[in-house]
Amino acid sequence: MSRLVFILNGPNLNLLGKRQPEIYGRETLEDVERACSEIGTASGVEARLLQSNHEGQIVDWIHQAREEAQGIIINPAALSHTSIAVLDALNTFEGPVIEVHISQIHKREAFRHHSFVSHRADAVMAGFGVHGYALAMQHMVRLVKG
Ligand code: CA2
Repeated sequence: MSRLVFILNGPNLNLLGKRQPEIYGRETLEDVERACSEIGTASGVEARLLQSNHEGQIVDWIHQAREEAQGIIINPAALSHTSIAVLDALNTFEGPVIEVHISQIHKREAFRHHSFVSHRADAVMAGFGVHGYALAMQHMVRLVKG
């Protein structure tokens, strides 16, 4: 049976690979989507990457995932540190959730050390650069394939 994983990305991540390469690297979200799709395809798992700068859109996609997806990989970006709405939405999702941060948030400013999303996430990646998405996808494939 084919499986679907949503890879959700929060505010400003559309600039990935285009600004601040010293923190976030030179790869773009298109590169992330390609890498995750390649990992999933071999096992019949589709990766659908989405990005929005708007909290409500992220909440709506999580609701959509309840109907369509077996797993969620999410980099909530700054919403990690602020959004109880995103946490509440994730708490309604029954499948596995993996939180990804490109940077090692615990090495950065104190306000990045706490993530509301981590209260729900089954696994958390931080500091692996953009490769963290691919690592998360490898693990997610194992989870959704049962
Ligand atoms: O390390 C991460 O992945 C973050 O989720 C990225 C967020 C930040 O607020 C979190 O604390 C950690 C920021 C995303 C902004 O993305 C940009 C990418 C390239 C250039 C500028 C911003």
